[in-house]
Amino acid sequence: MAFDIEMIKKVYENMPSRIEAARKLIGKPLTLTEKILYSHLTEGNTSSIYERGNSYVDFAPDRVAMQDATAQMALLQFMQAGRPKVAVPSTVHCDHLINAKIEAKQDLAFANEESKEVFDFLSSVSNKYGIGFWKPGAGIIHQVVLENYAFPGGMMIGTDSHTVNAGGLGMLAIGVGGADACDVMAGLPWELKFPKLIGVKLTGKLSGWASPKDVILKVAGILTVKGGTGAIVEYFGEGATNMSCTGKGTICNMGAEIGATTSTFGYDDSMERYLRATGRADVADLANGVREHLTADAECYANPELYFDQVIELNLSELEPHINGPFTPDLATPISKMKEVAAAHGWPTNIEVGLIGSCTNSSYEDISRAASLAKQVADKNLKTKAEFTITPGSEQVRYTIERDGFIDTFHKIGATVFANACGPCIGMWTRMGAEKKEKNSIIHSFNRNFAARQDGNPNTHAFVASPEITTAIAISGRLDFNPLTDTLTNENGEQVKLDEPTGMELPSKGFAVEDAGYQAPAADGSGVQVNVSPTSSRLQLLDPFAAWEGKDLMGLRLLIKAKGKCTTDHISMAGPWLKFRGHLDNISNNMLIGAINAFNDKANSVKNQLNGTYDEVPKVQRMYKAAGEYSIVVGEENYGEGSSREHAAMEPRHLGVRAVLVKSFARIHETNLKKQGMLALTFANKEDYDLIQEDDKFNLLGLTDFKPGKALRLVINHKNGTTDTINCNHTYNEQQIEWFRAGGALNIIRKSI
Ligand code: MIC
Ligand code: SF4
Repeated sequence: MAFDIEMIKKVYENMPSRIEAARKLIGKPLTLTEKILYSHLTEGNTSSIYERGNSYVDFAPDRVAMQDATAQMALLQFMQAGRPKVAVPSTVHCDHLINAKIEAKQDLAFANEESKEVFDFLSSVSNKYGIGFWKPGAGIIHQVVLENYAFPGGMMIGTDSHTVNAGGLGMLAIGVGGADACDVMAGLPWELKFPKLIGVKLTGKLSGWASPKDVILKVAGILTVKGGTGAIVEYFGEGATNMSCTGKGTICNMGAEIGATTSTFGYDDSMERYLRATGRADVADLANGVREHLTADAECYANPELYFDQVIELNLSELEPHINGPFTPDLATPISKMKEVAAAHGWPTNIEVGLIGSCTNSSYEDISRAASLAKQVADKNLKTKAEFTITPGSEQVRYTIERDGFIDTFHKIGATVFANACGPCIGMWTRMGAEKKEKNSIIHSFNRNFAARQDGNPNTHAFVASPEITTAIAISGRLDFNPLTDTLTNENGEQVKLDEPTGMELPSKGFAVEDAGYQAPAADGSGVQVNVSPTSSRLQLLDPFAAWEGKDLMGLRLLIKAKGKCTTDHISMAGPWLKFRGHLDNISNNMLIGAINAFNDKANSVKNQLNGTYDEVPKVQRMYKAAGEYSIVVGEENYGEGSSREHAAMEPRHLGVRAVLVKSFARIHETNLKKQGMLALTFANKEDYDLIQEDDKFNLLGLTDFKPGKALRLVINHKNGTTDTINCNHTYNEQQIEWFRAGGALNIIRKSI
């Protein structure tokens, strides 16, 4: 039986009438996205029509998921909320803190030792507050959610940007910061600006080398890392129904890379097959009972231009495999063009490592197709040129692919199987020699490839592709190898061509697993003790942030004017820093160390205005703090792109940065800043970015009359005595202004108990 089946029943019971109420009021057919949104309003049946891209709306998500790296902060906040139990079904997944070094068993044993304190903390907090706990080794959050919890038409939030993966099962699943998760677990509404809608019509059918991953690699190339901001992407058409459910998951997963709020697909047979194969026939039966509500009204897909804000059409029969990167997931190159493009850019074409797996591409279908290529290595007397690694998405997938002989096939090409965890995807990878910082290329089937993300080496050119292309390229050892047309020289000196990959959507013998790694919470957790040692370097109880002092902010220092891409990986790096995700003061030592200072083009080197010397960003900020001074951070476009980690907002808050002023924000990061009581501002005129000089001091005015829609003013005092005054826009609503005044949203929940 599925988890939380009573909750799912209730959602489906409410759905028809809520959708009907919305349809009546709006007076036109509804997309799937609107149906799910309108059936999850806190108010129940809708009383108003919400304006896309404008109205802030209160939602009641059905469930919450958290991964270990973000759960620590989410749960430290939840502990302060004073609630005895979570208000909605919630889960914690231990997946980010497992380093990939030797192979699964040894690496897992090492992680269990190294992070014991954190895992014990998460396990006891889960036990106490009624949260399902997935132990280290159970799998990656999004794969485990897809296999166990996602359901068509549901709405969930998760403290990880790739929560969106559950769109593969027709959910609206949205990545948030821990403070948002804390609200929902405390029974409060969850606020989101009503999104815009992008419709992607898929015609035709995938075949040969093309896979679902290529759909999203192509869409990322069209929309870029910013193109989905503020929008939900709804896929439809025969191309969608022709595709596996897990393939849909891959597409939705990487929707995070175009900044989309989430992505989804209407309920179809592939989803039903997946639900039944993963032991959830009960959910499939319930979903079948409300089938027409789990997809858009037919008119929307017949004339999408009338119902979506933007429509993209892709013919899957013509889709070519793509390779995206390096350094950004939206730089899309069709495989037939890679030779030219790589040469033109001088990208190293020797591929050193191919990595498959991760939350993006770990399905049975993915692995079986990749294995069909690995098998050809022996059959055609080839030799695999690059190193090859696999990180299975869950123990259930790992167990099943081992049973079916795929792991064996991969071992035969020299592959290393890492633990069912994020591993190399999040920089938890001890890659031999990476410390030499040599220029090199790797290819993987993950979703992100920002500089230094996988192995800490900023000169590693990481390319993103499907598992089958990753495998073929790893076999050839060359980035510019096109398996569709090129041949390889085998050990006998003959020219051989790889056959097209083949695979199976679902295991013919069914999924199997011995120990999935789940721990149910205590029925009554009131007696469970949660201990945090005051001397721990890994965990630290939170102290409330101070409330706003009630006046304008005068004399702020410039901490850094960041140049170019500034993702959450630049603001709060992962990899070795993941260890400190439960300890705000310690992790603050990584604040903005990856951001490039616009004045000297260097990372982690900013001028200390107090003494004129250059020093590391966190050090300089700590000096300002010690001197009782505050500062601001300036940045460019899509600031805070990437992950949901709220540390990127809490660290500056903790160290005394008051405002972040940029050309534009990524959604989750902007909300995270607001939640923590920071000022997230944008230049009213983007060119004003150029006015900011290294020795500037600032006065931020208008805070005593801080209102929705009203710009704040920033007086920039230059060193030569001149000043500029500019307008700073913001998107705060009344409620969010309250968060600012209180010094953070949590201070308000705390007050209300
Ligand atoms: C990521 O893929 O960057 C992460 C690590 O999963 C993050 C969450 C985190 O920083 O802990 C995400 O995508 O939200
Ligand atoms: Fe883990 Fe990578 Fe997926 Fe993030 S994107 S959840 S780090 S596997």
